[in-house]
Amino acid sequence: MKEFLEKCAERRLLLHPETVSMLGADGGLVSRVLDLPEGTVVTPDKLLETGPARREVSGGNGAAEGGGPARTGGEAASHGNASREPSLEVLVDATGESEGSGELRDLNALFRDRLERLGGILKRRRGINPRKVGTIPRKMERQVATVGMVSSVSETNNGNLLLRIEDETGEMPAIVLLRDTGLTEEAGALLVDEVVGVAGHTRKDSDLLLVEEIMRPDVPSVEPGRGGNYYAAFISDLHVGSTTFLGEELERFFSWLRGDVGNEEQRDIAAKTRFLVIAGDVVDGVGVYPGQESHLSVTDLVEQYEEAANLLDTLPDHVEIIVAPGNHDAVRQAEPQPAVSDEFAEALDMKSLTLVSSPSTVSLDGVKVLVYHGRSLDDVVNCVPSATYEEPTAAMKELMRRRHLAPVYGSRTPISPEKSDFMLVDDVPDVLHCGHVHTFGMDSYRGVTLINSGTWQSQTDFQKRMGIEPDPGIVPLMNLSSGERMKLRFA
Ligand code: D5M
Ligand code: FE
Ligand code: ZN
Repeated sequence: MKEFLEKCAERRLLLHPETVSMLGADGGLVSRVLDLPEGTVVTPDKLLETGPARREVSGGNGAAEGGGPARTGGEAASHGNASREPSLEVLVDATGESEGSGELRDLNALFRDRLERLGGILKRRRGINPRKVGTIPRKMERQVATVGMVSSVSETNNGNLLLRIEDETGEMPAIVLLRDTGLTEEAGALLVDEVVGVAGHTRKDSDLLLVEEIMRPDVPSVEPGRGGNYYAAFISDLHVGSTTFLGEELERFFSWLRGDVGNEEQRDIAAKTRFLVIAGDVVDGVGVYPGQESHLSVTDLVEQYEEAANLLDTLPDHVEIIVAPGNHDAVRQAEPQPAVSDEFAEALDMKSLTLVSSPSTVSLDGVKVLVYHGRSLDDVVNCVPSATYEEPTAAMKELMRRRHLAPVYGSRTPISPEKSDFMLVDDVPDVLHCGHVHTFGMDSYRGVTLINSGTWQSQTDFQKRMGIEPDPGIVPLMNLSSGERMKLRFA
């Protein structure tokens, strides 16, 4: 109980005394409470509430965001009614939407689109009235706020941070005096190319903007969308075709999903698991890195997909499988990655299987899942001191705070120069599902469930050298009606 109360305090949840006794009587409620958005006052009514539509929570941190599209499936969702068939809808998919020519012109268009849309979110959420960078007066005392892209970050001799903030009208230097402003954490996490709002003042004797506040777009505290009493399972990074692919463990999970094993309660959950989301690296691929041939048990790409399809084909038809690509799959590396192509993955042309892009958004019976392989997590772990491979959800939180899935350009994540920015998180999802880093994590951030689904590949020689300890064979499950999260282990 003490640990639970500490967690509540961390999430700024206020518990009504009556809820405490309710919690004692029902263990399942505990996870539901911890899932509530930050700042919620937890009353008995709130606990029992299973309203279909997702609502903004007032009193949370940050203003509500108006004008968003209506939530799909919300009104129709009948809760706790497992007799109705669950619905699957692809809400956003970048396949075939790519129209960039790869020219510098498109890169400019991409950054302009990113700046404009994230700037819009910052203005609405933070209530700032930013000036264009080019209009900020120099060598004058003024209080100003602006929104721009961070074009460089460097440390000064005195241990402060020097930034350059840029928009389409100009660029200007800004300094964060770390000791004076207490902005150590905010400023330490600044990524090159991310869009931030800064407030501060200009001075008579200098060209520098003295930063007093750093603002990120962030997500509003929201109540997650809910579906019927069904479960979704999330996996990624199977790496079929690799000598380190854990086929037996995956088959064990699939036999659980078929209801062949487990006690009565588990079989009941398995029968209600109607969605299997796969967030990329389905196969190990061919020629992904130099010398890969010696790590492959299946050296033909088409055959790798055939093996993957044979495994997935053992699942009952009522399990809807959603497959997004990763950097090992047979599709271009630049993000957004279109769905894996028929040319190589014809075997995946199956009745209950839907191929989607990375990123893409699907509605699982009304619960919005943003699926993204997660290559940019490498960049976040590299640049943000609090983000580590051991705890991938911390890095995923950084993506949500920036409302962007690939904030850094030109590092580990190849980004396609498109006219509009597909990597931007416009509509806040109920679940963000990533993989790639091969470590497992499940958490929630402001009502958004964050899942990193680990891997089905044992530690590779490369990962051993890099000190990466993978978490293979773990399956996160989420109940679409209650939001309850579970994790099953098959390795
Ligand atoms: O990536 C699996 C994990 O290994 C992920 O955390 C990135 C890391 N990885 C993979 N390739 C590299 C290179 N070339 N440098 C550094 N780290 C890397 P996967 O996409 O499954 O290969
Ligand atoms: Fe992988
Ligand atoms: Zn990967």
